[in-house]
Amino acid sequence: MTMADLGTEALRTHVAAQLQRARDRSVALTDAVDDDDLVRQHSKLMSPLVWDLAHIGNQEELWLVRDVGAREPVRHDIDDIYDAFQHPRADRPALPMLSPAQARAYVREVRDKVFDILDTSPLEGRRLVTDGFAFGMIVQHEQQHDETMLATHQLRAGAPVLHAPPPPPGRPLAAPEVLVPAGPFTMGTDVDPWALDNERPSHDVHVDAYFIDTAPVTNEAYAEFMAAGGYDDQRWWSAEGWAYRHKADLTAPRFWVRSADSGGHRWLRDKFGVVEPIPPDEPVVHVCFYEARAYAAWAGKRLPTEPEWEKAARFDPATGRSRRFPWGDEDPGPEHANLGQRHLSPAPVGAYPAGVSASGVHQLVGDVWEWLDADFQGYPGFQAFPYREYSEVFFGGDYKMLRGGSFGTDPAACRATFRNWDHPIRRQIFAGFRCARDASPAELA
Ligand code: AVJ
Ligand code: FE
Repeated sequence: MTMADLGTEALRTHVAAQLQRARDRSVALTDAVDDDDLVRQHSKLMSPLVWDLAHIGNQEELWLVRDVGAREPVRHDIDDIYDAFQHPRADRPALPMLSPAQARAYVREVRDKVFDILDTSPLEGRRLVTDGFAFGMIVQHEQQHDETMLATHQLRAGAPVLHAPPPPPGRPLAAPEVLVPAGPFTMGTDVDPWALDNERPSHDVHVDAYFIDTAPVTNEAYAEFMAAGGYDDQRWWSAEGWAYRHKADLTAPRFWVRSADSGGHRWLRDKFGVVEPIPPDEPVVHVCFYEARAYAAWAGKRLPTEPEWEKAARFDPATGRSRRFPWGDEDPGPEHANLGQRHLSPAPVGAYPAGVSASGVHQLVGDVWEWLDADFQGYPGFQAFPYREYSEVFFGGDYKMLRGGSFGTDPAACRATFRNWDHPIRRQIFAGFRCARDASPAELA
């Protein structure tokens, strides 16, 4: 059963539950700290948490109250403050932002109106509301900012305030990599009702035979690259990567810290304020694109292309169809993938056997966003919808693609067609990678 099969009343109930889940998460992330922490900038890379909160409400007001609901503005005077394009993150603390109490009252007032609008709005006819798209877009927007707020928490100094049970244990995998035979598959979607503009339209792509790792690169494997002098060997780095490695003095993933005992020879990690041993079999996280690329070169491999990643995740050779998720068309459950901030770290390799793709690839969805060797462009026939500033204005910019979602990505904002992007230098995001390689003629014979 997919959303498109729901009757109108069931769809309204589904939308209301998704809106509520997103709001519960936003409230938890902002209630976890005091007002001083909410207005402070924890890193130049991030907004104050209270900016994200009111921006979530403002985006909801613009699309659902004013456009879908055709209601009067709740606050006509604050649009500029919460327009991400007017103010870079670094400048946001200087804005006349709503206070924490005002921001909380604002998002509540907007949401009350939205529940009213949801009761009465038609969910067909106009494309913006068909299958509840505008509501789904706003749910995804809130969840995306919740993941951003989670990254702000990771950057925040001080005692830990977030808590979650550890991820499930890992298990041995049958093989380190799998061969995906040459052939076409269908990339992108026309039918997933809440898919965003950059996931559309669906189109057939031929992909040559390739090998792809069955799991993301682990902390243990990454530490071998470090121990082998990978950070000091220009051979593995692109020209831009090598320049950035020196400019930023990269020597290890972000949030790895040298232990005070053992003469600083051992690495620990700082995870949301808890300094702890680095689990060897968890996917490495908080590396930038350049580090991922350097590791892959050192390993004699490369990062996957975007069609390679999506084919490994979606293509079912038995039917020739592309699925919504690696395991099939069902929405993600806790048995499939480490999503939704149920845990505060990636899970060890092999922890989700039920989430394996038809090609035999594990943990494509959840755990860590995966850097790809791909720039951000629209698919053939791309049409911006409903606004150019979600995707189109970023096409052709200094961005690399990220796929699959992380432990901090909510299922509502994650699909095997979902496309994320960021600057190649970014490390505060929950990003890791896996490797791929060409299949040689001998391996295909
Ligand atoms: C798609 C995750 C890159 O966070 O910058 C949030 C999502 N767009 N508000 C971002 C987004 C507008 C976007 N990413
Ligand atoms: Fe936003």
